[in-house]
Amino acid sequence: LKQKGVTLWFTGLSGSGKSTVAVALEKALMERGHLCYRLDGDNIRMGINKNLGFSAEDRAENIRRIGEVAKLFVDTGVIVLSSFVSPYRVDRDNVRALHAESDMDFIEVYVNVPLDVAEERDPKGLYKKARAGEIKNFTGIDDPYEAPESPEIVLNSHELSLDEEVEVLVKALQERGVI
Ligand code: GGZ
Repeated sequence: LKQKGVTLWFTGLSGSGKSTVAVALEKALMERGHLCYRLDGDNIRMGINKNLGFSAEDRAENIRRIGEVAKLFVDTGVIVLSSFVSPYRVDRDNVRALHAESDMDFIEVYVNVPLDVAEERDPKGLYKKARAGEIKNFTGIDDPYEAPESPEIVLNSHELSLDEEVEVLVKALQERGVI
């Protein structure tokens, strides 16, 4: 492999663009011959975590299991792109610590957009439902989002193009000697 294993941990509101940038980064890395794996709601919440909901406890368990899965991939040398709201600082810090214990690289990427931008995008109509009270405990509406205090990378995704975001991330991986 022409890379080191690493976890890129994308955190941010629903609709912030976490998955979009992860997909674009995966494409860019694959074109350079790197092996990546994306973890997101589609393969995790539909699979190993399908018994979990959105209470604080379930979110913590969601993130804990994802952290363990990410670690397994990193152990094989894969670049893991993990996109979850992961609203609680302590849960993200636990994943960070899990990687640190094994001397594994962990890069926290805060995909930062103002709530009104995410709510305006509302690609799945979930904010609308949350505002109407049809979904409870929706992050940003009636559930907290704890922004990272010292993320390795902040992407102000409403001010950058997708290409610019990918460029920032590729550079960061190069600077860290991951690729
Ligand atoms: C936040 C919710 C909720 C609630 C369903 N709060 O835009 P999406 O749809 O695709 O991203 C959101 C996703 C959040 O799942 P995660 O596994 O990333 O959450 S966490 O890290 O907090 O465990 C959203 C949808 O699921 N969704 N209900 N109440 N997002």
